[in-house]
Formats: sequence, C-alpha cells, structure tokens
Amino acid sequence: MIASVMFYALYPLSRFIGRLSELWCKAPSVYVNGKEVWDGGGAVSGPQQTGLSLQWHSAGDTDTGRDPDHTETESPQGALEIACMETSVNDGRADDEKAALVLEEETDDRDPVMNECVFTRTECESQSEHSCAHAVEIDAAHDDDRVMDSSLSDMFLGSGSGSEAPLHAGCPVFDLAALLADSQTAAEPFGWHFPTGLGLSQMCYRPYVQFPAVSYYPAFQDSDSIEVTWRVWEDFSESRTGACVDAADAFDFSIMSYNILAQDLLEANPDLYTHCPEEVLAWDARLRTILKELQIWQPDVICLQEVQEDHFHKQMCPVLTEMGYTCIYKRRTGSKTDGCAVCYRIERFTQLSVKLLEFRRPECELLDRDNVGIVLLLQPLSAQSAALSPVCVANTHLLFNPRRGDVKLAQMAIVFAEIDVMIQKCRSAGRRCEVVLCGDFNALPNSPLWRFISSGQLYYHGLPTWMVSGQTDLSHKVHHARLFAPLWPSSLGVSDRCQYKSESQTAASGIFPVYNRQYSHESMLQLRYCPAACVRPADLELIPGVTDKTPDPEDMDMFSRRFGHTLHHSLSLASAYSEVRPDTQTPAVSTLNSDGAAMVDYIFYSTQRSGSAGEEESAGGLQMLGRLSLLSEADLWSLKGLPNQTFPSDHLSLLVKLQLRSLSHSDSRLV
Ligand code: KL2
Repeated sequence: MIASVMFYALYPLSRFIGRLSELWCKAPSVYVNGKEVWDGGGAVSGPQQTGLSLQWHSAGDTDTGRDPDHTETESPQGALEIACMETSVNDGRADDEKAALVLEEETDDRDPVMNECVFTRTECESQSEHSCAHAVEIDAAHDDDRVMDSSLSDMFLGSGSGSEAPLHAGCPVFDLAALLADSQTAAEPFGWHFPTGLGLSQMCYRPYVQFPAVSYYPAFQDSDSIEVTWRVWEDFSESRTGACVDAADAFDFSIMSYNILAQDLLEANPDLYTHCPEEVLAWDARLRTILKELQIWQPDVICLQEVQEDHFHKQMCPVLTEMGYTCIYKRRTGSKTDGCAVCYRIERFTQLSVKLLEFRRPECELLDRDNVGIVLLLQPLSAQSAALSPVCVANTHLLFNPRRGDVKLAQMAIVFAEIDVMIQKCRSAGRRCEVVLCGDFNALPNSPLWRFISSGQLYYHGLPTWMVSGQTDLSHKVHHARLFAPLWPSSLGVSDRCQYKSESQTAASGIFPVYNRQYSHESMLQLRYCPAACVRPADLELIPGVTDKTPDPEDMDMFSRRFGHTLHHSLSLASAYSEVRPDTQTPAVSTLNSDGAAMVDYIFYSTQRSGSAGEEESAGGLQMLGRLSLLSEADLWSLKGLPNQTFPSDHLSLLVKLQLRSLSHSDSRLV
C-alpha cells in the first residue's frame, strides 16, 4: 500500500520537477559580445541544414566576387576550432542540448547550470578578409580580428526597442556556424536509448512515460532540429542543358523572396494563427529566427514583404548592413505599417537605378489600395562585369482581397511598366537586361494572374474579378463584377501592353470604344469565348455539341485580335517554383494559416523565349541552378502549421540560385 502511494504520488511529482528543470536549462544559448543573443527559444537547425548551407556556400561559386569559403566547420583552415567541454550534467539528458556557447575569453558570470563550449579561433590571420566565417567577416569589416563591434549583437537583441537579455562580458564573436555545429549534436532522442559500448553509460536515458499510462512507443517529443529534414536543396545545375559554360563567363547569384509576416498584421488577424502557441508568435523570437535564416543562406539579393517599418529600421536593417547588404525599403501607403524591402550584397552588385512604387493613385478610382513595390536595376560585380547585363530586380506584395482581381491586375501592370522603364534604360545604353520578379502576388499557380505573368498575355474579357487570383471560389454569388476593357483609365498612362504610353498614345487611347455592358449581338458573341463562359459549372448537364463546346484557339485569337481585351507584357518569365513538389507530386505551398494553405509567393526570372530564333533573344535569359524546396500542406501541419519554432512566418522563404551568362561580343557594348 505504502509502496503504491509512493509510486502514484511521488513518482509523478519527481517527474514534474525533473521536467521543470529540463525546461529551465534545455535551450542552448548563444552569446555575442558578452550578451546572450540566442536563448534557444527559436528554431535550431539540424545537421542537414548545416550540410545544406555548407553545400550552398561552397558549391558552384564560380565567380570571383563571392565569398568562396563559408565552410568553417569543414575546412581544415576554417575559422573556428570547436571543442565542447562538459562541465555539468544535471539530468542525464544530452549534454549538448543544454550547452551554452560561450567563448574562451568569457568571464565566469554565466549561468552555472549550463555547459560550455570553448571556441578557439585559428588561422584567420592567414586568410583573406572574406575567407573566414561570417563572424570573422564582420570582424574584418571592423579592422579588428578579435573584438566584434557590439552593434550586430545589439540588433539581435533588439536593443533599439529595449533589450532585456542578460549581459555576459567578454565574448567577442557571435558565430552562427558554431551555433549550428552545436545544434547538430542537440538532436539526441528523448526516450529509450541503450548504451552500445563502454563509457556510454551517461547516454542511457530514462524512458519518457506519461504516467500512469504506459505506451509501447516513445511519446511524441518536440524536436526543434528538424527544419532540415523538410527543406532540401534541389540542384538543377547538372541537368540544365548548356549549363556547362565556362565558369569565367557566368555570374551565379542567389535571390530570396520572403514574406516575413508583419507583427502588426499578425496581431490584427489573430484568427489566422489560433493554431500557434504564443511563443512562436512573439516578435523577438520570430526576428531571431528570420535573421538566422538570412544568415544561413546569405542570399545575394533578399526581397522581403510585410516588413514592419520600425522593425526594419531599428532591428533588421542594421544587422543586414553589418552582413554586407545595402537595403532599400518602401512602406505601404496609408496607415499600414509594413512594406517591402530589397537588400543586396554590396560585394556582388552595384545599384544603377531604383524606383519605389506606390499603387495608390488618387486620380484613378480603381487604384485605391495601399500596396507598394520596389524596382531596382543592379549591375553584377565580377571580373567580367563589363560583359554582364544588368539585372532588374522587382519586389512587390499585391493586394490580398480575393475579390479584387481587377486591382491586382492594375497593380501588376504598373510593376511591368516600371520594369519596362528599366529595360529601356538598359536598351538605350546598348545593354540587355535580365529580370527577376519576386513577391507575394496573392494569386495561385495557374490562376489568370499567374498565367498572365508566365505567358505574357491574358484574355480577360468578361472574367469575373474574383477569378483572377484563384484564391477563393465565389461562383455561388449571384452578381459578379467582371473585367471589361479598358481595365484602367487611360489617365494612368499605362497601355494594355503594360508600358507607359507616350503622350500622343495617351491622347489617342481615349477614342477606343468601351464595350462595357452593351448587349449588342457583337458583344454577346464575344462573351461566348470569355474565360468565364469556358468554366463548366459543376451541375451543368452535358449535352454533346451544345454544352460541351470548347473554344477554338483560332477563334479566341481572332476575337482577341479584333476586339483587344487582352493584356500583354513583353517579358519572357518562368516561375522558379512549380505548383507540385517534384518528389511527391503533392501541391507545394508557400503560405499557411488557419484559413488554409496555398502557393502565392513566386520568383519569376527572365528566360529565353521558346521558339524565338532571333540572335539577341537566344543570347539572353537566366538559368536556374537550384532552389530550396517548398513543402506540402501536410508537411507544414505536421510541424503544427505556420509560424512554428522552425519557420518564423506564415510564409516560407523562396530561394533560388540563378546564372547570368556573359553576353556575346555583339551584345557587350559598354554603357
Ligand atoms: O495573404 V498575405 O496575408 O500575402 O500573407 O497579404 C495580406 C494577408 C496581408 C497584407 O494585406 O495581410 C493579410 N484575411 C486574411 N489575411 C489578411 C486579411 C484578411 N481579411 N487582411 C489582410 N490580410
């Protein structure tokens, strides 16, 4: 009896106390310049993530500008030598999981329950400025190889808005790679684990049993080291036809598009995140994970959406500047506090031109929304810079409202018109121009808006505005607002080829007839082939020859030529991501919240237009060398949805590696 009382009462109590102490000292901490910048609360990457980033940083860097060696944990001449010393064991769990990363110069005012890892910097002095780890790059930038400027750590701590992290004096270097290296060993399973040899007695963990229930299986345990299991690097560099160009003729660069979820929007729409524990929604934790993700990949160009203005200026921009980026920010108009940002590495690009876009136009009733964009013209920097065409990078976050495809199309037309301005600038200087269009387009793959971007044209006549983005099915509604020419007033100055019109064109465009809601025989004939008429209602009885009629493409062309009603742009763009995951053929998604999951973020890049035989065309286009895979909705729910400990936003980042080829001699006239 006494034994069972002890068993039922004392055992759970001791388990509870044990768990508490685990929680207390579970997370590894990271110290920067003596301050705790990483409390272990966010995502910790696992071995494959580290492997991926190593692969990323070491592979395919054919150009001279890029840092050739970020692989400090692999390189024998790496910046850091890591030796973890166990100093305390308090509950028998994996020692490394509790290890605090502190530096050897550190004084003793650290948390006594934590273990320490000693990092010894070696050989940096003999390397070139950029051949060491990221931390060393930062040091070098400050002309001091031993002591890092405190501002990076301050930014990690959010000191601009008041830091609450404890101070730990004397730690000169924040080293992300060291953090990752540590986390490699942090993934010890929690559950039955039997020693396999002598000297491993401390690896025999007690079983995790939910008392009094007994399971044959170890209970599910949160692991914060599985990020890597999910997102893999898809390498296309081998499979690309003609990709084997001389390395000296190519400029490889990486570009990321990432909607980081503005904290104000998160707080304004709590219903979208009911599945999330509070701690993954806290901005400080999300910021750390976002910055860490950027540090892991160090894309040459970063296109961000939903960047809250204060967070950007006080916290993100200073860190990114320290990392070697130049940042451009455009806040949304009106009372919205977030906007878009583009950051590029100054060692890889120089800026030729920039345009900040506001889609709200007081003179145009249609364009009454506060969305914005950024269009940049960047010149790649490398030994053969003169032979490399500039790259136009555009970043935008289109209107969310699923019903207002008309607004989305007009916003998109402005982006294309501004890209066209950049292209014309290049052309007038005798240069080609490649284009990368990034952003959150709030439109699904194969939706009319997506098709418009990908194919260069959209026959829109009669298309219900809710259909444009494919976000929701509003076919049950009685009344549908539809698209008719003109899509926007000519006062906007943008043609249906998405180019700015010259003044004479603007004047002439007023004479085009408007077919809007005229039920003439002719207009009814046109409607026969409008996209909406081609969507078969689910309950429509199939009568051969009557209700199975599909439009003849030639008829469509004829109508389109005769009546217009087609929107064009002149770029040849391909989406870096496909709508299904190549391995599982399940839909890939880029965003998920309580309302559902979808792909709405894209990176489009200019390609060689298929079928074009022109010499100039065939010389151009970017090649995709690889991309970071997206996930399926099921994958993300198995991680408890978004945001989670590993992925800090309700969107995933998109990351691709592109190759820009040097121009043929005839094209390579200097600006
Ligand atoms: O879908 V988004 O999230 O690209 O991740 O873009 C918008 C939405 C962003 C900027 O307007 O805010 C989110 N329901 C769901 N999401 C909304 C809503 C809404 N009613 N309003 C704004 N957003």
